[in-house]
Amino acid sequence: MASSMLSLGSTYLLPREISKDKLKLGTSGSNPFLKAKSISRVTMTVAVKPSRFEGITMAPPDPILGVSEAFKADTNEMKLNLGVGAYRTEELQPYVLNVVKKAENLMLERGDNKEYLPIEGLAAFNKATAELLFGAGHPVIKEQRVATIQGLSGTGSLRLAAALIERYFPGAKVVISSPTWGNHKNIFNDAKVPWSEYRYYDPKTIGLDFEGMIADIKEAPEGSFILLHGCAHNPTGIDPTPEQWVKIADVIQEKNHIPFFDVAYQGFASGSLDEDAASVRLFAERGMEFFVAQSYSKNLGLYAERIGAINVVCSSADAATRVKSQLKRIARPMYSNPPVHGARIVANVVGDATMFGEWKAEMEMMAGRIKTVRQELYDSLVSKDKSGKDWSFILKQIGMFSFTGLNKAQSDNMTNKWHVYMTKDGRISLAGLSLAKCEYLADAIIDSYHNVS
Ligand code: PLA
Repeated sequence: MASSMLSLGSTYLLPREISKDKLKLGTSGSNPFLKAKSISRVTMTVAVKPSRFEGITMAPPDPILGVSEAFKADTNEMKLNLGVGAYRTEELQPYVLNVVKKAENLMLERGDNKEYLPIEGLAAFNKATAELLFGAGHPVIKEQRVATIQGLSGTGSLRLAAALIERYFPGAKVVISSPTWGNHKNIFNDAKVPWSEYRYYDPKTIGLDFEGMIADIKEAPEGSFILLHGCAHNPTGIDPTPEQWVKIADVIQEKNHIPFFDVAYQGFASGSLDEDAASVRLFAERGMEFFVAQSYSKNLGLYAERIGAINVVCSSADAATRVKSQLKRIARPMYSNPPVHGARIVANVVGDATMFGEWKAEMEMMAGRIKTVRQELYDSLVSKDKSGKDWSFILKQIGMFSFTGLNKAQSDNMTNKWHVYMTKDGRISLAGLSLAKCEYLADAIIDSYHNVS
């Protein structure tokens, strides 16, 4: 009984971890129950021993995912979670796409097995994902110039690319937009890839600082990696125009830089998969070599399935084969091979004309709902705020976020006074907003903007 393993709550100690002296404490006679009691006291003595992890300090909560934790702990009934970019229905419930349920039912009926995938992932997924990005029949695909491997969603795919950069481009810098998605910096820091920033957001115009962006990309050391958001820039919701994209491609080419696209919202920004891939395709048409990380978290609502890919467009099929072999070599010791479920969903949906059509319709519906609440929020702000402030920037932004321009103190007020949970950079996820809550949110924004500095 108690002699093989001692338990105190969820703490288990093996007998050899308890010293003989301590075992003697309080032991009386041979009554096994008394022994057990004293042993549990011994366990407590052992539990207060200084930890080997004393030097590990408490990590701060994640600036985005930590917001959801704080939201859960709030008991106020008006609370609103506009932190993480996750799509909600008008009833503010999570949404599983009907086409995903359909694909899952098919997979269950077919009795697909759970064997390991190859290191590079599911072949049908890798084919489908590259075709969605570049368009089926694109020369980069026909000429087998893309090295595609399945990754652990957008984040894991970015991390694989970062590891490849660290290994094969030592000292090269990744230049990222200011601001950017918070996790980009963590990814490159952890991969030991140096990074710097290019200007992107102009707080005066609440728009793109295009001149600054071009100047900083020009300034970056030749051969830098330029991280670009393919569509629906996070957190600003401000994208370059098609004409500006051409100029960005020009300067990147001039400086021999390597573009690195993060495409986390294909189809989710405009409602069209092709339109949202226009920036990436522009670079592909120019015959450039570049990286593209993809995610199916938002456009197929597969957040927890961790499904995405890293694509490296190369100038020859031979280079692509070698790059792919090295991406596999990086993946193998990290996580061996990727999970199959999400990959099968994507491959089934894209591979079946009916389901593909259904997906596009649901994607349009989701993108449409976000556009509707964006308009409603703007209308509420304009009708309630008598100060004459121009709120039209909200309508100019695209994608699931609005960058409100609220500073940290104002964002804190949104949360502390109004129970509106958002990131401290002033970003709100419109995908977590309902029409019914727009007026309340407008009141919160107006109060925070005018009464907190
Ligand atoms: N790239 C960008 C630009 C993103 O916004 C996100 C997700 C990702 C990559 C990675 O997503 P994935 O790993 O799930 O594919 N950004 C979210 C969630 C939606 C997050 O922070 O993890 C956000 O709220 O910003």
